[in-house]
Parts: sequence; C-alpha cells; structure tokens
Amino acid sequence: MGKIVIDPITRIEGHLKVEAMVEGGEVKEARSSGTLFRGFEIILRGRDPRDANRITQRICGVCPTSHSTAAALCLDSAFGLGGSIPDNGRLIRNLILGAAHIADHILHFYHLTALDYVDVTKVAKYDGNDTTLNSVKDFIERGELGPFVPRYEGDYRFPAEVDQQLVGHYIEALRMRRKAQEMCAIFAGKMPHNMSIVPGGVTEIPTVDKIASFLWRLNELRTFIDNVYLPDVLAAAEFYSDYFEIGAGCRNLLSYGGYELDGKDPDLTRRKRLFKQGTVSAELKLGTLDTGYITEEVKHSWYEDSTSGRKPTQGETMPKEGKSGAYSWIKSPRYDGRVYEVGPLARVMATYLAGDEKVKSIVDPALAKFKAGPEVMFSTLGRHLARAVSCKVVADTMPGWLLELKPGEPVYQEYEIPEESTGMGLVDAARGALGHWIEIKDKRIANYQCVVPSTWNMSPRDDKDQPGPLEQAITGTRIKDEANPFEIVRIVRSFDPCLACAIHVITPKGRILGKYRVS
Ligand code: NFE
Ligand code: MG
Repeated sequence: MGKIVIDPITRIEGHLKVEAMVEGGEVKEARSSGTLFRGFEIILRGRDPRDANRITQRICGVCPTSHSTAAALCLDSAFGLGGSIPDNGRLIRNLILGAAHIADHILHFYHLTALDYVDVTKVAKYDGNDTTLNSVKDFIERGELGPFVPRYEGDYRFPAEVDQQLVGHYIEALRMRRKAQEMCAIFAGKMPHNMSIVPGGVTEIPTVDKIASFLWRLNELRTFIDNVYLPDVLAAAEFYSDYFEIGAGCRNLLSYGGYELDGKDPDLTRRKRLFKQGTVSAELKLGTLDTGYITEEVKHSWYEDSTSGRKPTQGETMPKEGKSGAYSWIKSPRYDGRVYEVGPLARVMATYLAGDEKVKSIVDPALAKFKAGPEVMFSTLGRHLARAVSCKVVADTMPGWLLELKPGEPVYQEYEIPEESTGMGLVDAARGALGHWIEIKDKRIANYQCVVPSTWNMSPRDDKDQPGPLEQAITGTRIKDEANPFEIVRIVRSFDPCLACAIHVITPKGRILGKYRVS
C-alpha cells in the first residue's frame, strides 16, 4: 500500500494534514489531522460572560460573525432573554450574518476552490481587450503566477475561453467580497470582528441612510450571484459531472438552521428559521434535532481520555500532547454516537426536505439540468452547489428584512447577568452547525464549550474508531497519479475546512508542535 501525505492542505484556513493509504489506485483509508493546538475554551474561564461574545470572535478571522451570533444566542438563553429580542435586533443580526455568509461563500468558491478546476495558464492565449485579463496575461508572461501556483496539476477540462472568463470572475469576486464586508460593517460597526452583535440584540440603530447604503450593495451582489456565481458552479458541474459521484462521505447531515424569522421560541431547536434545523439521512429523510445526542469524543485526539464522550454542557478541554493512538488536535463530535457532516449541504437539504419552495425552486432545476435527483447532492459537487444555493437564498431574502426594519424602535433588550445559569447558542455558520454552551457561576464563566463546523467535518476517528466525515469522503476515491493527488484536494476543499475554528485552542508559550512541508 502506498501512502499519500498532503501537509499542509493549502487554500483552506489553518493547518490540516491529510494522509491517504492507496492500493490499486484507490484510497483504502484516510486520516485527517489538525496539527496546530489553540485554546479559547480555556481562556474564557473566570471571565465576565459578555466577554464570550468578543473573545470567541477571535477564534477565526473568516467566521467571527458566526461565533458572535452563536455567543449572543447562548448568552440570550443564559440571561433569560430567549424569545424576547426586539424585531430590529433580530433583523439586524440576520443582515450582518447574511452579509458575512455571502462574502464567505464567494471567497470559498472563487479564491479557495475554483483553482482546482480552472487552468489559469490558459489566460496566456487571451487576445481580447479586457484590461484585467491582459494584466493577468502580463504576469503569466513574466512567469509570476502566484497565488495561482504552486498547485497539483488537475485534469483541467474547461475550454480556454471559459477558463479565461473564470479568471476574470476570480478578480471580480475580490471586489464583490469587499462590498459584502462593507455591508456587514454598516450594521456591525466594523469588520472582521463586529462590535454590534450583543446579548439582548444589537447596538447599531437602523436609519434610512444605512438601509439605502446596504441595499445598493446587496443589489449588486445579487446580480453577481445570479449572473456569475451560480452559473459558474453549474458550468463546473457540467464539465466535471463525475464529481457528483466522488467524495460522498458519511451521508448523515446535521443542520442547526439559521436566520430567525420571528425569534419567538426560546427553544433554538424549534425556532422558526429561514434554513431548517434537523438531520438528513442517506435515504433523504428529515429528522428532528435533539442536542441531547451531541457528544465529543477524544480517543484519537490529543486530549485526556477521561474527558471523552461528554455532552458539551459537561465538556472539558484538557490537552495531552503526544497521547498514544492520537493523531489530531481536533476532537470528534458525534450525534447519537454516529458520524454527521455539517455545512451548506446539510442546511440546504434539511430545508429542501422540509418542503421549502424557494430552496426547491433553485435546487430542482439545477439537478434537472444533469438529469439527476437530490441523492447526488451527497458529493463534492453537491457541496459546491449547496453553498451557492445557500448564498442565493440568503441574498434574496435580505431585502425583505431590510424593509421590515423600523427606524426609531428598539434594537436591544435590557438584562441582568444571573448569579448562576446555563445557556446554549445554535446557528449554522457558513461552514455548518456551530454550537456554544455556557455555564455561569458567581456571574462569571465557569465553563464555555464551542463545538464548531470544521470540528465535525475534519474530525478524526472516534471512540468506536469510526472515521470522520472528511476521512470517509476521501476513502474509496480513485487516484490517477499518486504523485499528483488532485482528486483528494478537490474533495477536501469542497468541505471548506477551517482549522482555526476546528481546534480553537494556542500554546501559551508558542512552542513548535510540528513541522510542515508545503506542497
Ligand atoms: Ni473559521 Fe467557522 C465557519 C465556525 S468553521 S470558519 O463558518 O464556526 O468550522
Ligand atoms: Mg470545542
């Protein structure tokens, strides 16, 4: 058996190593390792509970908005505010999170994953007047191809003019991301780490001026999503349609849903949301979400075994570097003892199976184009398509939220920090189900636990030795050339991994824990 080691995987967030054992050109076994230890749950202990909202945002520069949303929901519930956030506060939270997700999905498709399918060197043959493409051509002629190389050489299949067009979209997408970040900042105070989302609501008030500033940017982004992003994903699906059959993984999906539609139900697992909460099985059956089934296991992670299998409410983060049999700093979250994938695929499929007309009206025609049914969504391409659908659904819903805002009405609900309490915040981050849990004693944080999307997806084997979602997705893949395993990186990137989030724990002394080879 040959062994492929990709360390680190580039064009993702953070330090991920993937090992694949290959025999007869097929991956027989895979291992996903988070190789950098960090420490936020430990940092939070003993602090004012409100600090959770500021500090957990620093877990990650890509998805701080999701962490502050989860923290605010967690603190709302701990402070007895669940179901009583003023409508303006609820809507502004939705708008900030939606803008962040749009920026994030565009970032992932164009700047992280598209280069697995697009051959940038074809711009060398460009002979038109587009100044952007001509400047890329100049770079190619000078041999300055970063950040497009180094890369594993893919089996690039687009005709040259489609490749050229996609490189133009890569550059255009940078401008689009900026617009989306500006939208966030209008109601978030600043980006990337917002100042506005707080327990009780938000601190930013709506004005006609802010609504108009937000709306014209949103309109531009919606035009880009409809005319560029979604068509580009469908073009990738057309030329690389075999990736509807590659990288399926565990075929269990878990969604916390997201975007409060009325915010009234204190139970977050039942609250009315744009994207639905639930589980999705391989048979495409929708199940109800019960957070009592969530545990984190650490048999193969560098943490004390005595902490394994606990629910997040009792969770502890006790590092044990060098533990035998372990190979990752990522824990293994499990649901009812089984392996679940989270992400746009989970939230889109949960919402689709709940019969949502808007989601069906995008997914069904897209699949009809390929004469395929919803079962093909369990795949590399299915993840990309679901991400674009998720992006479009949020963007198309946001103008309605803007128009519901009522300048002059409250954005925030007063509260007192309780002596003792517990709380839970659940929301789908861009990369999937994100949960925060708090225990408060003497008005301070006694325990805080984050169970994060990439922790689910990149998890190593669990206490029953079941491989994690990414490990399962890679296993069974056919590899054409072991020295150039582009099939593996395509699957890995379809999950949009974020290792900063997945581990959320740094050594205080900044000690070197591993050496990395860039390939
Ligand atoms: Ni650091 Fe994160 C998102 C969260 S991911 S990107 O989206 O929460 O695992
Ligand atoms: Mg955690």
